[in-house]
Amino acid sequence: MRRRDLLKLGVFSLAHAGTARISLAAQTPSAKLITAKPDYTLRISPVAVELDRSRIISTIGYNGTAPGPILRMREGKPVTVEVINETDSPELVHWHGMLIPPDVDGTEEEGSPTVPPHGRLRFQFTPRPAGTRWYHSHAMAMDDLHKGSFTGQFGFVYVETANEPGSYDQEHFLALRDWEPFFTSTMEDDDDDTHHDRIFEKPPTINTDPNGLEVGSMTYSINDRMLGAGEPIRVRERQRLLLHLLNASAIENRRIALAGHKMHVIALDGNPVPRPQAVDSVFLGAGERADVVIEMTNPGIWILGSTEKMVREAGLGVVVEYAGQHRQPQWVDPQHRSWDYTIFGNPEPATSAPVKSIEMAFEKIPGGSGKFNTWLINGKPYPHEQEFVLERGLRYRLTMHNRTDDAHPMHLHRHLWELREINGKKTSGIIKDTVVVPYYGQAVVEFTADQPGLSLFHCHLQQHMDYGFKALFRYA
Ligand SMILES: [Cu+2]
Repeated sequence: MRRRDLLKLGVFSLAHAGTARISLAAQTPSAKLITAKPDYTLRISPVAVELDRSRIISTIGYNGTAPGPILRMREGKPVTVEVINETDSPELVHWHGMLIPPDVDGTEEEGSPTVPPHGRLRFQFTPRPAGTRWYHSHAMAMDDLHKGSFTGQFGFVYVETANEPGSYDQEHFLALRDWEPFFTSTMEDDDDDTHHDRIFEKPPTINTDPNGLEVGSMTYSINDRMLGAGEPIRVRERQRLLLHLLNASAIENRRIALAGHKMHVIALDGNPVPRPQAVDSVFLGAGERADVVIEMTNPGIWILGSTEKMVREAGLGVVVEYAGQHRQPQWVDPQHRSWDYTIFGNPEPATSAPVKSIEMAFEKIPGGSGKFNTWLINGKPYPHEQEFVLERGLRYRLTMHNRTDDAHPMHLHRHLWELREINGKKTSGIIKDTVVVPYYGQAVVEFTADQPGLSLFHCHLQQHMDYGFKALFRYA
């Protein structure tokens, strides 16, 4: 272990005494340092993922699988997680959507310690709030497509509360994934185009330089199986399915539907929505979650999968099979391909509390042939200096101006925000941690500065984040 890491740990254990603790064992486990059994152990090591019988992927996962185990935690009940890193690279485990201190949040930018190669670290935190959260590697990948969120290091964490949502007959955790990433200069995204009656954020000048490298994928899956390769979800007529959907892609936003059925959206990013609604398809930016309930009222054998034919046929789907049915799984394109967060919110904006404004403009510098694009926030790639300083206890209104031709899933660590506007359409009461800002579009969110310490803000597309698209919020 490096001396720098030791110093950092010392500092943090003082700063956050009583709220979160990290302890560290040397490369060989020491019985003296590890006194009690952790509640959870995550072992980071190489895994083979059998997407189907003829396609086995080598990657890095948790506890011998990818996705990792579903971790169930109790809201407000402190937990100890031991992370054992059996790889040759330093690693970070980020707890996405949790309100926890920066030293256990799992990002280097916030000062969380990295888990050294062939070392282990123990993290203590109090999981909150309740809902569908997830954990994943927050390591940088840069030009290495075998690192960070390109690997199989992701999994669900479900934080339970006393008030669990409604009644259901079956519960499934489904993570949408892509595999075998490669560099390409063209990018086809199933981006939402429904907010584009007009362009909201025209850049002052369009940079027409050739685009740099983006990342595409060869194969796709839901959890660890390609469409048709795993067991179907077996249902009976009149059952209610509760699905926890997660877009665990490193690089792409996704739309998903269950042929022949509507999805009743009850929560976004794990947080109950003010007005649950039934929709034909659900759009998920990278990092986003949706909890949906589906009434099984249309007997048959159906595909739950990507609305993009090419992606679905390359694996992103799972078969849903009613008892007693025998035929080929069917796909039907959903009738409506719209996605509008605001239908799940309160129509009348809440009476506004006094807020301070933060404006952010996103831009892209095309990298040109064979090079990488650079992403700017207010004219600069990461790191910024002291631009985004919060005063504890104040409410902030963050307006994101997306002056690029991509939809970006923007994520703020350690805080939840309330969505207030998408391309001029107002809403309130939708609580999220990630929001997709439409291309050449705008999103407005509000949040209360009540989580002292550094907080990372970034695009959840790994490559965008690595090449500049991130910033730190700090407290005054
Ligand atoms: Cu992005």
